[in-house]
Amino acid sequence: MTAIASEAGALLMEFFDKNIRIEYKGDADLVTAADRKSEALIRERIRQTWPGHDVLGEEEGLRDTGSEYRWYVDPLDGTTNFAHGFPVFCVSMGLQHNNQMIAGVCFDPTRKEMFAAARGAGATLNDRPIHVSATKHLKESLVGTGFPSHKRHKNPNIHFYHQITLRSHGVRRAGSAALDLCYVACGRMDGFWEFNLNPWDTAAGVLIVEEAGGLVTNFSGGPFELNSREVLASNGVLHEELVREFQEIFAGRGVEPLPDPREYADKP
Ligand code: 2AM
Ligand code: CA
Repeated sequence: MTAIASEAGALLMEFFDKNIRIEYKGDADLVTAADRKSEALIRERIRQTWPGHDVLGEEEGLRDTGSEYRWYVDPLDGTTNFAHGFPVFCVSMGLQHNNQMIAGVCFDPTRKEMFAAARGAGATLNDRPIHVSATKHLKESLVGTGFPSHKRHKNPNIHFYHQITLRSHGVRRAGSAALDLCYVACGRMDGFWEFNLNPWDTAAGVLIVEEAGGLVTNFSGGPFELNSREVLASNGVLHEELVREFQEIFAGRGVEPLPDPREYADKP
């Protein structure tokens, strides 16, 4: 899996280092030739070595032959970043056996960072074991979130962004959910949440967080499902506090109103 991710990452960099052509799949949902070439390469490599395996990929959809094995492939997570020349993106691949994730890799070709995990065997960054942070409290934490690039997907995340920003050292929104999860796994961030992700965004990263000692749930603290509309990942220690904070925000309790820009503008 790491060999395939490396090869796909190298292909992405060939496009990234040139001036790539931007196409529009939807309003702000950029899809590039690189996405498609990367997915075709990954599918071809999987087929060569494991011809019977099924694959769900962001660009080409699901090949379902009823195999016990299913791959979840995001050939370029962080497409908007990629298309704008902002160097935060990765190749993400998760492998499932009988509905259980057994292996995952995310490769960031700009930093040459390969995150990997196998169930029960821990998680690594460039072959060195990684572990989630030991940060105890939200007020000492750095956390991450993301916003969908597709304008159709309305969600209330700006309120969560505002509220958690006031309660933590800060909230980053780097633009690649798979990489965000890996950053929780290696302790660069203490937590991460997002609304409405797809299975190919989370399949690998969730296993990498869990194998690095972290916890991944829905926003209520219940089991995370690949088809879930919610993902909340943390170092485990912070989890209860985050879930409590989310419950308060959903209930509208203790929510600091978003300051009105007109008030600011009116002040001399
Ligand atoms: P992508 O780059 O593969 O599209 C942004 O924090 C994350 O949300 C990225 O991982 C991005 O994946 C994903 N994303 C972008 N647009 C989305 C949409 N309309 N619905 C769900 N996820 C989306
Ligand atoms: Ca993605």
